[in-house]
Amino acid sequence: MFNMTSLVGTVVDDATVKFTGKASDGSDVLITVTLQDNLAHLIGQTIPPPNSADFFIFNLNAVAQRKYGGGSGTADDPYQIATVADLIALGNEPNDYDKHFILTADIDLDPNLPGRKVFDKAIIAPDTNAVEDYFQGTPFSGVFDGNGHTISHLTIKGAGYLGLFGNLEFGAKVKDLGVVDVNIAGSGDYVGALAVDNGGTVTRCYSTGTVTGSSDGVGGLVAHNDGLLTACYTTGSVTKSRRYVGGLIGSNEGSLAACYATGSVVGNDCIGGLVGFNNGWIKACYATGDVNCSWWRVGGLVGINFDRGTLIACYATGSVTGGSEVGGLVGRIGWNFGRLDDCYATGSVAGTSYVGGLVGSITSDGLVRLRACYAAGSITGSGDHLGGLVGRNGSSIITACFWDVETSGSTTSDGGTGKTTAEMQTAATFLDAAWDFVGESQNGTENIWAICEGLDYPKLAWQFVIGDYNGDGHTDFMDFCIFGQRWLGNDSSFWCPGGGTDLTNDAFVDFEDLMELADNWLTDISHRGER
Ligand SMILES: [Ca+2]
Ligand SMILES: [Ca+2]
Ligand SMILES: [Ca+2]
Ligand SMILES: [Ca+2]
Repeated sequence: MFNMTSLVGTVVDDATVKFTGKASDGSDVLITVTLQDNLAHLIGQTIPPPNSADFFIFNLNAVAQRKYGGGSGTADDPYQIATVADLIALGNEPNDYDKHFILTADIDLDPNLPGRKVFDKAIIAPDTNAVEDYFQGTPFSGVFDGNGHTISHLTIKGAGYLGLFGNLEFGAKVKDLGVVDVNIAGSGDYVGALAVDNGGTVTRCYSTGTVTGSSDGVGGLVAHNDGLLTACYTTGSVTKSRRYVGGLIGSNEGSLAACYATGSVVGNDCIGGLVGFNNGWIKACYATGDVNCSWWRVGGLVGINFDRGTLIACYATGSVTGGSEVGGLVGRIGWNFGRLDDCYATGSVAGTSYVGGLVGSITSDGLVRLRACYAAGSITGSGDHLGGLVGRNGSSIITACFWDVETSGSTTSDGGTGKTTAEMQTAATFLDAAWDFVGESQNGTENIWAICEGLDYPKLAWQFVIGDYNGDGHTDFMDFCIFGQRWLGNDSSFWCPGGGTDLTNDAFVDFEDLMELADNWLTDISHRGER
């Protein structure tokens, strides 16, 4: 027997510690610990005294590997993911799926680089049974903090359920992560760059690259969402997919806020620039990509809006082409009991029948409310039910909505009021219909809309960093200095390109403008639409 406390340790260098001592039988005890990268190597032995009758020899040789790049997986000390090996190790350890992780470096998964590969399923929380529908396996329920880093060149060729994460369960959090230059192609259902199925919270994440599916449920960022996405975007394209296809999300039953998609989207049925199928809540989101649908139900923002589906303060600018039920914003509103408030579409819309600048078709089996919306894109169709605002209105209540009879080339619509381009660029047209603008309080104080009169249609105020006169993305003291220089003088409208400090469109800078500036003091929004 020897007492470990009788060992004497010596730090040899930064990576080596030696311990020596003597056991009660006179044996020498030697233990060496060396540290190298993520490994700790422990070597020990006992050496009996010469001519000893004791034959006991003790040998110790053990290697300890630090998990991932460090950390202990708690909120205060998350596991660090720094290398491809760390990321794959996480994928292979479902027991850690409820832990906290932080990305501490950019990771390049280019399959042409050593040690990488073309994956055939999701890296983290994959579906483990491709034969049975939907998800089998362990969902990720922990926290993955991208820490502003990127994971690039994720390449997956497989059946279905493909993405970086397979299943993000309720409670999971993914944030500040870019999944860039993806190349994901699935022959089955559900493909998305960041996640296949999100039931958790995804914040400030984005994707670029190409996502291709040949079947249902394909999204540039997430295939199916019933969680919450905030300030997420994709610039990638979604190609050659079948049904429920969206630039950002294939099918949405959760909530989206301040998200956008700029890539083109191609598919057959229920195709949208942002979301293919929407049975959720979408606020302050937009899409600018062109949307091309070979069959029906296609929109610049949403392919089909269904059941609880609601759009608030959203817009789309991409051109939309398809068969029937084609809309600048939404292709079909069907069996829908939600609402569309303060939305617009400006892209050109072309199809056969049920073609509308804002909405192609509203079926008669729901009850949806459209309020304070407009459309300005050109309308072309070879069939019937073509409308500047709505192609066919089966059931909705349409209030205070307008379309441009000149740019649309359409003097008819099943709902809404047609206006000339000049009228569509005049504030009074909308103020008289009770639209809530910046600079007035009679129509409300949410101040949803703003306009550069005579030059443009109304825009959503959230598209601007209000009061950011020097254009640096923040409204702060520098802007107040500029404001002070114009105080009680004439200035041009803030809402016009290259505009000045007049926020209330009266060409004069006074207390009303100061009130607006104060309301937006120190704003610094993470994204803006296109002015
Ligand atoms: Ca499955
Ligand atoms: Ca107002
Ligand atoms: Ca500024
Ligand atoms: Ca003013």
